[in-house]
Amino acid sequence: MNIIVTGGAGFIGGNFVHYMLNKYNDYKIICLDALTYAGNMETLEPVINNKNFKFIKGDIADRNLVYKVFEEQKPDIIVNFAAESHVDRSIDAPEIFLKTNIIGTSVLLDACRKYGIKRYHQVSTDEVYGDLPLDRTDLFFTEKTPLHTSSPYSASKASADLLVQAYGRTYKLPITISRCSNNYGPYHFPEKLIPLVIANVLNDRAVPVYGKGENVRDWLYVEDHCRAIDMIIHDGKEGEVYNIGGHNERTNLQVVKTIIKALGKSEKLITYVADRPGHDMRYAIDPTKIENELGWKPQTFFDYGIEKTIKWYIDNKKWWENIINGEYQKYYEKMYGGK
Ligand code: NAD
Ligand code: TDX
Repeated sequence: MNIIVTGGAGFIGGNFVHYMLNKYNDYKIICLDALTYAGNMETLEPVINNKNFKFIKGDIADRNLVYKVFEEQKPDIIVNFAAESHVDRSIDAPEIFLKTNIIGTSVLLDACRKYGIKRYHQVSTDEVYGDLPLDRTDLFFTEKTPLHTSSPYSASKASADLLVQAYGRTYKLPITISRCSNNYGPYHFPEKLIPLVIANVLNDRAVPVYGKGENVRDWLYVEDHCRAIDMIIHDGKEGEVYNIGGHNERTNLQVVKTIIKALGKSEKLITYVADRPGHDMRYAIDPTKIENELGWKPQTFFDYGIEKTIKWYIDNKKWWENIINGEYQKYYEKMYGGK
């Protein structure tokens, strides 16, 4: 089986590459990644010499390159993780989100039509459903919840989902889509809440909390997400959407305080900063469909997952220090300097 994993040098894609190579010794995993600021070859270092792994640097929106990769690699399955993924960056500069997340997806879909594949899987997000009110803890996103986006990022991901479904219906392309809640774990880029807080606390730097810190996210350990995608590409029904989440809801403030406590530091590090414009209040997934149809269940609950994650960041300082000491410093100054 030949599987093209786009965005495999990023956080979830990288974990997925490791997971698949570990689990299947007769699958070839081809990573296609443009190595944007979020892509990191150090994430792929543990597998780079694996005989079943191949890395190709390239942009999913580059039609000639994508067609060439399909012609040469003859993939059976495509799993598309490649995306611009940070909401704050999408608010600052939306255009690249449209190019990568929408045009890039359309190029991959065209390549699938042209060369034929067994499955195209789109890695989407719960953010396509918008948000839920904080005072209605009885409400959850199901696969039938209408798309209702808030940020340029989520709008671009929802657009991509619609294109994927259109290609499924019109061209009978064998597609599946998964919509996952917030992931955390190893190799998470330090612009995102959990790794940013761990890095700042370890360096005794202020921890920026947007607004009052009462927004709720439904945290999923990244390996649970990888296992769900593995199940969907093998046993998921063509044309279907699967929500992935593990009922691990926490307010941002709870998450921040958990990390500070685990690292034995003071809550005085918490600094309330200006809120994110259009900030989604609560995400919460109903995973009943994937549990019933595919037997998936999360295996790592938040209290244990966050401990493992903190330990990973302590043990792998070089990985994230290389990031925060580079270009990222300019990003941090731009986004947080005036707050
Ligand atoms: P990430 O930003 O860590 O990684 C994205 C990867 O895609 C990087 O390696 C980057 O170099 C690559 N990339 C970007 N533009 C590209 C292009 N034009 N061509 C080829 N490669 C390109 O993202 P992530 O957090 O790992 O998210 C992966 C996917 O999962 C995204 O589609 C995201 O929308 C989705 N998702 C993420 C989360 C989360 O909590 N992180 C939750 C649900 C869904
Ligand atoms: O410095 C910060 N302070 C803060 O309070 C940052 C970076 C974030 N936050 C808040 C905003 C959110 O309520 O923490 C929460 C989590 O923020 P992010 O880590 O930026 O994630 P989120 O916006 O929830 O989106 C993530 O989950 C869904 C991923 O980045 C998306 O790619 C995915 O689709």
